[in-house]
Amino acid sequence: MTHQAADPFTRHDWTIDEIVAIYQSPLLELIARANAIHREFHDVNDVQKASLLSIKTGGCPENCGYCPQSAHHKEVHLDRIHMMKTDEVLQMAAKAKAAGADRFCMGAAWRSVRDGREFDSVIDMVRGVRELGLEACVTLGMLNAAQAGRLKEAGLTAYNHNLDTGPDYYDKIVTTRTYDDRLDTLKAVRGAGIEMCCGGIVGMGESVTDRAAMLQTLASFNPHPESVPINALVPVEGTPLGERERIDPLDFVRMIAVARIVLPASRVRLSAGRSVLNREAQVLCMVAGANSIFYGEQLLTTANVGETDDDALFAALAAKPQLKDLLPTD
Ligand code: SAM
Ligand code: DTB
Ligand code: SF4
Repeated sequence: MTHQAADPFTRHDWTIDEIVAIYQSPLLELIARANAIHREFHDVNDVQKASLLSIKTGGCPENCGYCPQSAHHKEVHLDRIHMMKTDEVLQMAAKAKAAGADRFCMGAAWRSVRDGREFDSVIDMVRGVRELGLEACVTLGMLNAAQAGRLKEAGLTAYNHNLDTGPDYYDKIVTTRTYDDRLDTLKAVRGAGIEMCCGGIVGMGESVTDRAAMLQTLASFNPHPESVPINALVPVEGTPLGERERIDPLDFVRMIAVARIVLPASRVRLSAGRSVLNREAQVLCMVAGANSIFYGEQLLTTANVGETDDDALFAALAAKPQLKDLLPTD
């Protein structure tokens, strides 16, 4: 059903100006165009639930301005958690599967992967998650080719490593690494034959041009990243971006729609920031092309939408009117 990346509709040569023009087109036209592409490339009823777990929390040497896990942001209230035990992680994965998740994503607050006991246990976790019949994704910071090879061998489905924003805005957000460092890790991931999960964040003070530049970079990958998380900044007290206002939900919808248009076959994930969207705004994001959410009370360190609310959302998406609903209620 899903088209392959070699499809002639799938372009790798978008210009930033073209993407900005799409972003700024009238909202209803933008959503209609994105929805047409979404229907062409995907089953619109297929919205994947992915579950997230932080397997090592806090104390990260990088200085990403949005991230509560950076050791540079001393005012953040966060309980640091050392590496979780493999058994515990696999129990959480089994629970996520029982609750209806198809994919299990594990994050470690590392600048880069170091060979040794902790990486060995990540390998075991990946193997265990795959044995449960779930897709497995990890995000561990920078990675070399040999480490990517070991993850692939363990059965890893995808590696998450976000570009976060456009290249020109990047050093306003992080200075402990460069855009090129990100691209090198992504190359190692691709080189090992692991799917790429790569997206970014909106609402960090970036311009529309920066958003477009990020999407242009994502679309320049050949093939396109299979998975593209679009996060809205969750401002966390004590981080440099902790006082930022939340993005207008309709700008979030625009970003998702443009991502869908320039990355037609990718799974676009409505990621962080969903908890402040009402049900209708979330459905609008799905109409505009989002076809995955993170399911579970917690993202990595911040609150997500509660499972009861998400169950109600999925019930509303799935429900066909029942005979009893067609009869008057008194
Ligand atoms: N250390 C790894 C790395 O940098 O790739 C992985 C963990 S990191 C928490 C994964 C992604 O979460 C980041 O790249 C960023 O896009 C997203 N993220 C982190 N904090 C966020 C926040 N406060 N709001 C929205 N997204 C956030
Ligand atoms: C991604 O792009 N978003 C997820 C996942 N990849 C790892 C993480 C969101 C983190 C939000 C902030 C937190 O909970 O710490
Ligand atoms: Fe560390 Fe990743 Fe957070 Fe940056 S985003 S501070 S690299 S955990």
